[in-house]
Amino acid sequence: MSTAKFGHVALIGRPNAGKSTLLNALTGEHVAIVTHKPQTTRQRIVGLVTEARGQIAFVDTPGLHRRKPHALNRRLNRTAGAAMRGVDGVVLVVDATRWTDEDELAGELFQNCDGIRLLALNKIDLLPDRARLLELTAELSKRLAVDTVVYLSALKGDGIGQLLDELFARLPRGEAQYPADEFTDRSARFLAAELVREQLMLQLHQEIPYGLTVVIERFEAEGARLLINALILVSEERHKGMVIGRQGSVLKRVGSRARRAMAELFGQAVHLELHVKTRQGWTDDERLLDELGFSD
Ligand SMILES: Nc1nc2c(ncn2[C@@H]2O[C@H](COP(=O)(O)OP(=O)(O)OP(=O)(O)O)[C@@H](O)[C@H]2O)c(=O)[nH]1
Ligand SMILES: [Mg+2]
Repeated sequence: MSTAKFGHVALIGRPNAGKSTLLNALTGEHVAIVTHKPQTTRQRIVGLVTEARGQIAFVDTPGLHRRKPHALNRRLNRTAGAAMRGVDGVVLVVDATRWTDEDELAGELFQNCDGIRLLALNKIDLLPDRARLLELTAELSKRLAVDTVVYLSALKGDGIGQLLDELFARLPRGEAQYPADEFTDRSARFLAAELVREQLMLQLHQEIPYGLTVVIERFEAEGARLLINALILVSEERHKGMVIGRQGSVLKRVGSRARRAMAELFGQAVHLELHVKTRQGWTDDERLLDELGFSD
């Protein structure tokens, strides 16, 4: 009988804790988008780690948050909650520099999860004070029923090996459920849309990025290159000009950076075209959210 392990492991935590950075460090690919802004991740995404000792399907989730003015916000929390059900383990990702109200919310959900409970104290590169870290560890391991703790800098890749060791040691035996050469369960179209959204979130200010979504209208191979057309939907007419920028400068920058990221991820040359349209109020319209692919 094979001794290989398999399991689904959810990454949960408040917005900005570093879950998606961790998913990318684990898979070695730019599979999830990362920005300094909270609520970057909107949908569940699986990142795969396949080794001789087994396979782990890590499930990245939207950050758990307390503000809920729109249907989209509520759906983010629901998506994160749903991703936690039926998994073999949960990693609570905590920004070790700051414990907030939203960490408290994530901690409550974590405590109620079945399976392996791993506490990951992240961003330790920003916290040289070991005493503070040990204090936090002692307090949280007592309060949340934690099986094990790891210290990470997801940004620098520190502690990744240890996190994998702790999980592989505790996961049940099982056959890999995904092909060994794949790194995600998401389609190339989804990844392409996300890479455009990542650049929009990085280039735009304040509230505009939260009212944006990206739909891929064309995704075709032409010889050795990919032809991709992406439609950017904004929720208010006045945001359209800001997305385009003076003489198209913002859109040009977004396009060239997203195109580069796509070429690297897909290992292929990419021709990318971007268009912008207004779809009033899409963030608060349950039917439109379904249509745009926001499922739990
Ligand atoms: N210094 C430092 N920064 C980090 C580390 N991990 C993540 N970050 C930064 O923290 C910010 C948020 O990272 P994300 O990975 O997008 O966080 P997230 O938890 O996925 O956030 P949401 O998708 O909004 O829930 C980014 O600016 C990252 O570069 C780390 O270990 N050290
Ligand atoms: Mg994220």
